[in-house]
Amino acid sequence: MMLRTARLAAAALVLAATSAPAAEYELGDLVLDTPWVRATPPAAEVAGGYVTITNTGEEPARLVGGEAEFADRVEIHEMAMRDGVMRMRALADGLAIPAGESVALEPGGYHVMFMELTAPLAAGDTVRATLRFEPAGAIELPFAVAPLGASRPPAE
Ligand SMILES: [Cu+2]
Repeated sequence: MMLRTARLAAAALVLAATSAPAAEYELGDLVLDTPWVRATPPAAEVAGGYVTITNTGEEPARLVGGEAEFADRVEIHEMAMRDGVMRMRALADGLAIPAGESVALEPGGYHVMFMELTAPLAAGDTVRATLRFEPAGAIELPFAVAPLGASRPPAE
């Protein structure tokens, strides 16, 4: 346990030294790093949200859902190749965040799917959404809006 703590601390130091100050949020043993979403064209009904989740605890955690001010429904999705085609599917049981590990939600992989958008998302804005975890509970996060089709979060 002490070893793992030291490793995480070392990793944090390396990150701090090599990149722009990250937006990090804590919920119990979970650390949520740099939440962001992609901007949407006017008639879009869905938007993808991304964040890296680290479980610094001893117990497994699970991202199970959320709520957003700009969407009627929030699901947790996975992109995966099936029969040679990239498809996404809802993870009905949520996304496991194993103890001591980081899981990245990023374009082409796991993502938060904001559905039935009530307003388009404009690049440069920040929108707020809540992510719900078991057993840690819920946390509201600011999601920076990156340009349409962006593959990485907006620069700070
Ligand atoms: Cu999706």
